[in-house]
Amino acid sequence: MNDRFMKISIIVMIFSTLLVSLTVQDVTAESVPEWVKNNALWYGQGDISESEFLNAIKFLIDSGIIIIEDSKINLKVMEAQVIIPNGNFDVSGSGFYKPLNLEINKNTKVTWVNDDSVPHNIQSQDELGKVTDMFNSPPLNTGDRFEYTFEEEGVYHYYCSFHPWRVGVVTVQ
Ligand SMILES: [Cu+2]
Repeated sequence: MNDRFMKISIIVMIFSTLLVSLTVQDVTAESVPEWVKNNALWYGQGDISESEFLNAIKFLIDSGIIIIEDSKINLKVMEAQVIIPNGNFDVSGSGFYKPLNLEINKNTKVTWVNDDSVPHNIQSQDELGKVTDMFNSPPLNTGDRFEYTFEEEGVYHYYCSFHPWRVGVVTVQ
């Protein structure tokens, strides 16, 4: 996603939120001109172009109806963790990855944390167990972390090449 598109998405999001809250509370609705509301409706229906819609938003910003504080516009980054628990190395133990199948939404950053007493690594695999180069960590010592952000839906398999009986799954919706 490029920067410009991201900015437009944020503005559209802010604007829709504003409109919804105006509709619900009807507190300061009179400060938003009728033509701006119509523009939003028409944009939603595909009757006007993106630049016409953005001009309406620009008007709201210029006239101080929408106040944007840079520091408050942060895209929410979703995060999740997989713990490599103590005893994970033991083939006869129950030290499965926690969780064994991590379920996340797209654009979630996953961090694997090695809580075991020995090094492990994370190697992505295809459905047949062949190592792929999608996400591959170096050896992780105790306490080390490895991050990867999943951007596409799918079911992703991985394992540890030192302890190949340890396999895990990340399911991205
Ligand atoms: Cu391992």
